[in-house]
Amino acid sequence: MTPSFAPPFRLSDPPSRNDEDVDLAVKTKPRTQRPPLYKVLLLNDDFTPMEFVVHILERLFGMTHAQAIEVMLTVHRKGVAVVGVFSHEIAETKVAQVMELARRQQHPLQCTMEKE
Ligand code: TYC
Repeated sequence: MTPSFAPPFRLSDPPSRNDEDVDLAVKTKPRTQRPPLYKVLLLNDDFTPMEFVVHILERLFGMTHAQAIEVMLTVHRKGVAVVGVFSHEIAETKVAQVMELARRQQHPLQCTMEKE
């Protein structure tokens, strides 16, 4: 016989299931938001010297000389190539840097960005 002063539960009892104390069975999956990425594209033209494009790819896009030649030739043959993928702000900066260096040398080189 349970003595009348004993609590109506023990710590070892399973969690109670009365209306105020029910774990919600609905779980919201934590979703990590990734910022959108942007492709930086280099366009071909007939006038910008190949060496200038190679220089741009090495200096602004961190390519080795061999990589830069390969990518430059891809642009030359196909008309366009992705030269990097970045956050919006970095992509904008890269495009502006390419356009500024080309403008200073009076080359018609074009560089654009588009959402991936
Ligand atoms: N087509 C240019 C030439 O023959 C070379 C070139 C390559 C220009 C890539 C732009 O994005 C470019 N001199």
